[in-house]
Amino acid sequence: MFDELTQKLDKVFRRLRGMGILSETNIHNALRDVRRVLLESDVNLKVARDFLARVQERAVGQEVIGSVSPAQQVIKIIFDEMVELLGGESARLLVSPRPPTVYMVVGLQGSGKTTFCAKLGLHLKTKGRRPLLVAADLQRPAAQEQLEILAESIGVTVFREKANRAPDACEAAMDYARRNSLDPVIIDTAGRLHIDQVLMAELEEIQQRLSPAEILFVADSMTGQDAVNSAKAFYDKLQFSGAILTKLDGDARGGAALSIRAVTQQPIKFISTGEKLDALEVFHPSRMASRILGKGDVVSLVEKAQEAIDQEEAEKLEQKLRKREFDFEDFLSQLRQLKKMGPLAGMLEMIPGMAGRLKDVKVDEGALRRIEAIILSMTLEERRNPKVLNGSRRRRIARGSGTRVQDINRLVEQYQQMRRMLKNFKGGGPGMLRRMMKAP
Ligand SMILES: Nc1nc2c(ncn2[C@@H]2O[C@H](COP(=O)(O)OP(=O)(O)O)[C@@H](O)[C@H]2O)c(=O)[nH]1
Ligand SMILES: [Mg+2]
Repeated sequence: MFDELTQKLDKVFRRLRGMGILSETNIHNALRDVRRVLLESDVNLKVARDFLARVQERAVGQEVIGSVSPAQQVIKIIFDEMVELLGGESARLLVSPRPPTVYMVVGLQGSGKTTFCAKLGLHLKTKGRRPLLVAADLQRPAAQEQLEILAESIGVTVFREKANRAPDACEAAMDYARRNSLDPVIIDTAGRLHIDQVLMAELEEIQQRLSPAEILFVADSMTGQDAVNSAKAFYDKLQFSGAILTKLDGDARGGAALSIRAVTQQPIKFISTGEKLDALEVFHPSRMASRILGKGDVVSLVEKAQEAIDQEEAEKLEQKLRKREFDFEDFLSQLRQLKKMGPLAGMLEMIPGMAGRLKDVKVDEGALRRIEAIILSMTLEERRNPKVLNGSRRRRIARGSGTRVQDINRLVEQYQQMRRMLKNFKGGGPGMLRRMMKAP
C-alpha cells in the first residue's frame, strides 16, 4: 500500500534529517521535494499545493523545541497536516433513527461496489446486525448472480427481484427487510464505465425514494486522477456522504485516492485491501498517515491482536493444556482466533520497516481454511475424542470437507504430535499453535 510514495518520502526525510540546522531555504527545498513526490504519486495538483502551503507556513514559523530536532519537527508537521488532509478524525457509519438504515453504494463499473457491499454485509453481521444485500444492478444478470454468490458465502440474505426498474426493486427490498426485520439494507447499484445521465437519474430516484442514511461512493485507487474526477461528478449529483477506497493492495501510486477527501470534503469511511471478503478496514486518518510516512501501523496492529485474542479463552486453553485434554474443539477455537486477526500478510505489513518488503512472502491461508473445514466436518464426538476416527469416518470427513483422506490423516497426525508435545508442555500458549499451522 503506497509503497512507492512511502519510499520516496522516506528518502526526502532522510536527507532532511541529515542537515542538522535547518534554514528557511533547507525547509523550502525539502517541501519542494515532498511536493514533487506527491505529484508523482498522483495527488491532485491543487490538493498538493494547498497541503504544502499549510506545512510551509507552520514549519517556517515554528518555535524551536529543545529536545526535538528541527527535521523531526518538520516531519511531525507534515504528519499532522496529512492527518488533516485525510479527514482528521475517523468517521463512523451513520444510522437512521427509523430502521432499516439504508446504505446505497455507488460508483463506476469495476470500482469494487459489489465486493464492497458483501464486505460491508460481513462487517456488520460480525457486529451482530442482520443486513440485507440488494442486487439493484438490473441490467446485468451476472452482476446479481455475483452478489448472490458472495452473499451466500458469508451467510447474508440477498434480495433479488424480477422488477424492471431498479428503484422499484429497491422499494420491494425495503418491504422485504421490514417484514423480515433485516437491518441495514445495503444497495448494490449499477455502475457504468463512464458517468452517464440515465444512470445518474436512476440513482437520484433511488435516493429520493429510499432516503438512505449514507450514500457511499466507491473509488478504485488504481485509476489515478480518474477516481478524483468521477468522485467530483458523483458528488455534484448525489452529494454522497462517504467514500470507500478499494484496491489499496495493488501497487497503484495511490495519491489520487488521497485527494478524494480534500476534493469532495466527504470522509473516507473504509478501505478495501484485497479481493477476499474480510479485507476491509475502517479508515483511520492518523493510521493511514503513519503508514504513508513509513512509521508502520503499530497502533492498529496492537488493536487487531487484542481484538482477536480473547484473554479468557487463552486462559481456559492453558488450563486444558496443563491437564492435557486438548482436543479438536480447542484446536478449532484457536484457529478461529488466528483467523480473526485477518490476513496474515496484512498484519506483517503493519510492522514498522516491513512495508514494501513483503511482496514475495506467501502465507498459506488456504491451509488454515482447509483445517477448519475438516474439523467442522467432524461430529462432536470425533472432535472430543479423536481416537474414534477410523477409516470410514475419515472418508466421510474428507467428503464433507472437500479434502482428501490424506489431509485428514495428516491433521490427525499433527494433532497427535501436538498432544505428545503437550506432555512436556510448560507455559507456551498460542504461539505454539501458530507454528503448527503449516499443513495440511
Ligand atoms: N485486489 C483487489 N481487488 C478488488 C478489491 N475490491 C474489488 N476487487 C476486484 O475488482 C473487480 C471488480 O469488483 P466488483 O465488486 O465486481 O466491482 P463493481 O463493478 O463496482 O461491482 C473484481 O474482480 C473484484 O474481485 C480490492 O480491494 N482489491
Ligand atoms: Mg457490481
